[in-house]
Amino acid sequence: MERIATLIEQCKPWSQGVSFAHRGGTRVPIFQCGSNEIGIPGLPGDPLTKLLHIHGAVMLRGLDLPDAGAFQAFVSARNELMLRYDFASSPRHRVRAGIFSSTDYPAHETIPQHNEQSYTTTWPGLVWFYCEIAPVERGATPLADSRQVLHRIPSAVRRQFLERGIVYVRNLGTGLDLPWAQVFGTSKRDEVERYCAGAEITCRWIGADQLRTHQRGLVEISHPFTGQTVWFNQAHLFHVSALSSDISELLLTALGEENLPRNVYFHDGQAIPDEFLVAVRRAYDASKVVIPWQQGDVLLLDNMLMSHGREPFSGGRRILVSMSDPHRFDRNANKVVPTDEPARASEVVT
Ligand SMILES: O=C(O)CCC(=O)C(=O)O
Repeated sequence: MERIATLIEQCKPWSQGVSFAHRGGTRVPIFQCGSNEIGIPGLPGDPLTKLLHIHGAVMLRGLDLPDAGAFQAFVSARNELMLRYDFASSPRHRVRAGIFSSTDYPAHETIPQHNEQSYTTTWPGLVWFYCEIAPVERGATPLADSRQVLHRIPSAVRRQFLERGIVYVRNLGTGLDLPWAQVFGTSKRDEVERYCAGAEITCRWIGADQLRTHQRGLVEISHPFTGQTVWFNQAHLFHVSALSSDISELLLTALGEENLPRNVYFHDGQAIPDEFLVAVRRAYDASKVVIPWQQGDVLLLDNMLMSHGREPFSGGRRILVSMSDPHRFDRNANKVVPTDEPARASEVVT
């Protein structure tokens, strides 16, 4: 592996210095940029891509990016095709082509660590966050290296997940989670069914407007470029234990377990014990580093190597996100591969 000092030296034309934020084995370089003309990651050989493969994330600070339009121009300088947010699990709104708000959850809520769309069959390889308005208090996007998370999960827990596999269950259209039309970006049932068939999702319409989906999940993957194994699933977000006990009791009584907005089981339908998810959440917490946002920051993540979340905040925070470089798990080849599948349609940023 090329020495980090050499890679940083190669970034000198646009960078005026670098520092590192680190905790629990997660180590993120923060570049102070003197120009917007940085060598944005392109081919595996460029220094920033190499740093991304080593650290999983790179913070670019001091760029001259006053607003969403400038951010869009910045990301599209490298890549005109940015992903849409299909088969969403959380509310985001489209700001302009290829640019979305980060998850629109209320300010007092914490968003647990996750790799973007690791609950489904295709996901972005790169996630670009941009700070248009920095929060007044807290509101960072914490980062936890998925390699560190994996090593912190007790081996008995990992083994059970790997040997038994997992299945995600969602009930859309109950009024408690996103409406199915928003999740699939269409109000036509046959288009939803076609999407599901292409994405290994079993779906069933229930009652007037409820859609139940079952989808086999991944547990761990090998990074397609570095070959490193990472923890890559959202069991700890989907499991009923992610809800507060008041809410889960209420929902279980009112709806019954099979109608919960989301849940996850072992692949044979057996329950995953709560303590397994407690161990996973502990692994994320112990690996997590927090970098307070500054206006204009761009945080670039290798979505397989680095998980992200959100702290609660106060003040008028506005963080935007763009996603690119789709990947999928090829079950026949048993590995992660880049993809340009039509189901993960992109939009052109001009
Ligand atoms: O707002 C943020 O910092 C990140 C929110 C988040 O986790 C997401 O949009 O996936």
